[in-house]
Amino acid sequence: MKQTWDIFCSVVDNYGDIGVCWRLARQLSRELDQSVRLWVDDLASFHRLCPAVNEKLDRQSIESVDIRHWQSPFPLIEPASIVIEGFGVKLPANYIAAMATAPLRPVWVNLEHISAETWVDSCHGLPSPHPMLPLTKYFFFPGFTPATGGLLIERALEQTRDKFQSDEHARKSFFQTLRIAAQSKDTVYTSLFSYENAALRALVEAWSSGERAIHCSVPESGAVIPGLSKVLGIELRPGMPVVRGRLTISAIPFLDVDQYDRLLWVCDINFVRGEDSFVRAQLAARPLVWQAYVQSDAAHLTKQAAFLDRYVKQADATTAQALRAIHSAWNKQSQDIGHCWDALMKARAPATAHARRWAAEIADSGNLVNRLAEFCQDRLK
Ligand code: TRH
Repeated sequence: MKQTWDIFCSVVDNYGDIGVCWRLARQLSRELDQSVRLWVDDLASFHRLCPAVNEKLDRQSIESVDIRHWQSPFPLIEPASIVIEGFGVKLPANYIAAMATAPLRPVWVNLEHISAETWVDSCHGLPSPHPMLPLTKYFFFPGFTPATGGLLIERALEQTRDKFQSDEHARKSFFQTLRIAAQSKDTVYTSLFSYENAALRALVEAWSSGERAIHCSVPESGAVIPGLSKVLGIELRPGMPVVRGRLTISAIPFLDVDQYDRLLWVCDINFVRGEDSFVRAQLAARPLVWQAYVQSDAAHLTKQAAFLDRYVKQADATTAQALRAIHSAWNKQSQDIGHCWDALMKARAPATAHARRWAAEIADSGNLVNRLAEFCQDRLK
């Protein structure tokens, strides 16, 4: 059934918040024909992953999503029938008051961060009654099991990805659009999107002195390029690849979300981070090395271990060990990363087959947009 949706997104730092909210908004609109308003407080960040966004407009429509610049004071408006707050963002007080007095109370959902930890199963969908107002907020957790909200996976994703990955011409012309020259045939292609990481120098050394030729594409995104430039002793810039031994590094512009997907599809191994690129890399059906968003109490290491427990469960022992080791070294920022890289290279073929199986498994286990729409529809009755 067609419903109206208000999605609230505050860009705290980085790109994950808007990446997820934009993906959710357009999938609701495209695939379920829902009427979606997306409130975003930082249009400049949004513009980077969706260049069609005009930073100067308070209101615009892109892919049938009504995009609003979320500013203070917030206008007095009629709330949508379904209200999504991205990652616990605080909704405007006058909007909450309007929800409480609406003739049909909206369904209010907090879309949470992803985690593979087991507690998520029992917390997904829990209600939290408002202490003063006649409103209930529900917690909706993305995740990897049928008891969670599932993952954001576009309907045509697998088909589009498989077609692209099996099309040598598409692969070549994608690299050409990024101004990346053809590399030797046996080159291992990687992409790198991470936070600051003290293991970067050791990784670059392993790549430069390894047996295989490595090409690494690095989108311009804050921490990575300055860190790499320091390690390389030269300023990395798009269009000016840097060669060190067996390694060629190409800085590339920050891509829009769909092009970034293609980068993940075209590379043999992807280094990703945070939340959304982490899920997209799994869906790329290629091995990934994930750097979890660093948290002060080392909660990110627990998150990373919980993911690995699920991710490598069906892998053979050597591949599982190689994947665990490189994730542990990268997240602990250990100088051991070089050995871990070599071990992963030895297990490259099974790790790639495993990544493909995993992508199919998570695609089968549930689509977040459908689950969210059903969840909200049930509570509107
Ligand atoms: O940018 P991130 O570090 O975001 C993080 C996480 O969401 C984290 O959970 C949150 O707490 C923190 O921000 C505040 O990493 P993430 O989640 O991978 O988001 C990056 C987004 O940017 C993702 O949607 C993919 C997109 N992207 C592009 O569109 N083009 C690019 O070239 C690149 C590198 C990324």
